[in-house]
Amino acid sequence: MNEPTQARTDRAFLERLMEYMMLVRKFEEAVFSLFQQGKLHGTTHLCVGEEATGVGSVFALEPQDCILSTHRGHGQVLAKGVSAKDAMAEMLGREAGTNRGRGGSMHIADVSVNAFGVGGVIGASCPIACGVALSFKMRGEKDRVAAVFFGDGSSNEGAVHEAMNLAAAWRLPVLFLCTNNGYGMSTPLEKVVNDTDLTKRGQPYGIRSTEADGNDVLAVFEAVAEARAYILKEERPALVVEHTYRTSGHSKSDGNQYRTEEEIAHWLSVNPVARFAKVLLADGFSEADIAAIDARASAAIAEATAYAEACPYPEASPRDLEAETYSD
Ligand SMILES: Cc1ncc(C[n+]2csc(CCOP(=O)(O)OP(=O)(O)O)c2C)c(N)n1
Ligand SMILES: [Mg+2]
Repeated sequence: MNEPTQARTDRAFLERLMEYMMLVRKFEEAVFSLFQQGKLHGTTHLCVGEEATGVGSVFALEPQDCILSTHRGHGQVLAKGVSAKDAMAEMLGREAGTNRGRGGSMHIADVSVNAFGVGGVIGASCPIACGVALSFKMRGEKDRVAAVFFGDGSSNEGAVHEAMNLAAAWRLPVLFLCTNNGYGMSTPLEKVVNDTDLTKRGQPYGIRSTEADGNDVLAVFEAVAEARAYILKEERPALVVEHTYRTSGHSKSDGNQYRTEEEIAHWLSVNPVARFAKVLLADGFSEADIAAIDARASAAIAEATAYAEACPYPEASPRDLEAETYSD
């Protein structure tokens, strides 16, 4: 991992950050297109506009750290190292997918890179993160944290508060990462909470709580790296609230009746990919450098999509199920 202070000057690191944000953006665009073509079924929650939260947060972690993701988790798991090919095959329900095609968008998991799963039950990953962190503590694994993502809407779930209380009381290495995009489905945060300062969600439990501009990938990276270091040093959990906006709808069936065109236009103008491109240009990258990163990300997603579409579906014969049954 890069030290926060070095990250801003490490050209290879900056390039990798940009490539992953572009990869996530293009993965989401490909998923949207597959839905429109009728090739993808069910539902999905895209993170367009929020790329800096997943990528910036995960880049501040170490490979041995585990992540537990939200229903809007494609960016989080891709940043952790789940291959775009495996993730796309899972999206398309293919045997080659991360979950052998049985899980889809809201279950993508790959324990080989410590991506412990996207979850559709909001807030429910927080108590699971406590269990993961407890296992680290019991095994004496002092260089690992369990990072759990949840949204502003989910911050009202009892499970989130129960987990924060337990993590604080048992001094568990849990990194609570709140993606505050201002909405839970179509409901603005200010309509359902008395105080929109979500850092206060951690404070009653004695959890150190900080915040970051979630559309600034380096600010996210620095806040999360700092929180991770605090967790390992103090042996206490921490919360980071990342403020962002999803320019995509809540899910692929969102009619978008609850936001104004002006609001969306504003956030499109500060979207994290374009914003980081400006930072790189000011930092000595050329337009051609950025175009080359973009082309690499596009090629990777085109390849992942073609690969996934060519993969076979699972065979769900009774015999197959029998072979899967545990004998003990
Ligand atoms: C326990 C539970 N209650 C309700 C839902 C339905 N639901 C799915 S997403 C969502 C909104 C979540 O909002 P937020 O936590 O802010 O995440 P965002 O969608 O904005 O990323 C709700 C209520 C659910 N999946 N699980
Ligand atoms: Mg939200």
